[in-house]
Amino acid sequence: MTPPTWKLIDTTLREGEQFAKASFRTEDKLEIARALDTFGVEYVEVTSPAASPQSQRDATLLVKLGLGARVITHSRCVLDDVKAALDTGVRGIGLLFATSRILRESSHGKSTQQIIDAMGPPIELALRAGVEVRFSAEDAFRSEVADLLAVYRAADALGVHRVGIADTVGIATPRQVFVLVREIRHAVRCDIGFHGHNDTGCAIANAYEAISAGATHVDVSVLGIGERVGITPVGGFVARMFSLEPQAVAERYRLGQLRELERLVARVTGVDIPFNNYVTGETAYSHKAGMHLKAMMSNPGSYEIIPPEAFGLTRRLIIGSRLTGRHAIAYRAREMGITFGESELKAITRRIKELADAGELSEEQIDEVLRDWVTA
Ligand code: HCA
Ligand code: CU
Repeated sequence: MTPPTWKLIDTTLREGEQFAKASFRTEDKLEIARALDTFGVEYVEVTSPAASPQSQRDATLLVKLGLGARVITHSRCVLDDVKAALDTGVRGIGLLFATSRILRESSHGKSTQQIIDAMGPPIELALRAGVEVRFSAEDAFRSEVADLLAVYRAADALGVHRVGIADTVGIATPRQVFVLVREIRHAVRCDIGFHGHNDTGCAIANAYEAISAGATHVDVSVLGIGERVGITPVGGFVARMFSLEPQAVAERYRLGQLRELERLVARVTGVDIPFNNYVTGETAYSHKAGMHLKAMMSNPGSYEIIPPEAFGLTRRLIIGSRLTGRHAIAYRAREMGITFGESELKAITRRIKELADAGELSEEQIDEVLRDWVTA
């Protein structure tokens, strides 16, 4: 079995801390980090220790947990921040600089050449300390390709382990991501990470295209939390990849832990898990129309690309709606030990649809109709 070619950098404790509703206490961070580790992400990215005194203390505590996942942090590309990061004992540092004109002007005021000059010392300091170093271009998809290639080549020449491509504003289309990552793949020797925001709903597709074009690392967060509407959600991305390489994904991650992990982050941030969340949403495994029910009863693969059992979940067949069909009714009847002839079955189904026109029937109500039919 070939293992996946990509690795997950979970940034719930960094990008996720930038989510409007997140304000993690130390114990929340420790609990989330442990749950992420149990799930099996390869990296846990935490807020820069330079952000605040508590962030510094928390980063040190998170490192001391001794997780299987590598604890890394995120830092502005300046010496003092890199020093603060190294003091915590993290195993990696993600450095970044905005390269688009709009952010260069509104954020740090540097030209591309000034960025290249400024990134040398912090990168070298981190490399000398022996940690994994990533250099990322913020707002890559509103940057000139020539500027991006220049900074990535400079970072690669300095010896970084990875360059990062950030779709900071969620503007990239999947095809643009593929094309840019391909180009960067040819320009640098090091690994490539992708970080995509979800402002136009493309974050999962974009992360997938990045992998297809040769990216090796993908940033994700639990439930996708982050600035504004957030980034690639771990559950949705893992679902995307499971549909393509089920065995490898199932062997790499403890998929049965996903729901717990999401519940934990939902509880800590005080949000609900969306009803239509990838894989774990309340209706993700509900099947309703008669035609669907018929096929599902003969083969669950008919309308499911990911078996719920792979994530420790179960499906729900809704047979009490006006859209139900006789196959579904016959199936339930057989489960109850009752068999009906063809014409009788049609009549019962008609009866149930009539009743359901006034409101969906519960399983108990269906059972009652079936039992009454037999005894009538
Ligand atoms: C931000 C920074 C970042 C960094 C991404 C990265 C982004 O805007 O807060 O580490 O590559 O989206 O650009 O989250
Ligand atoms: Cu981001």
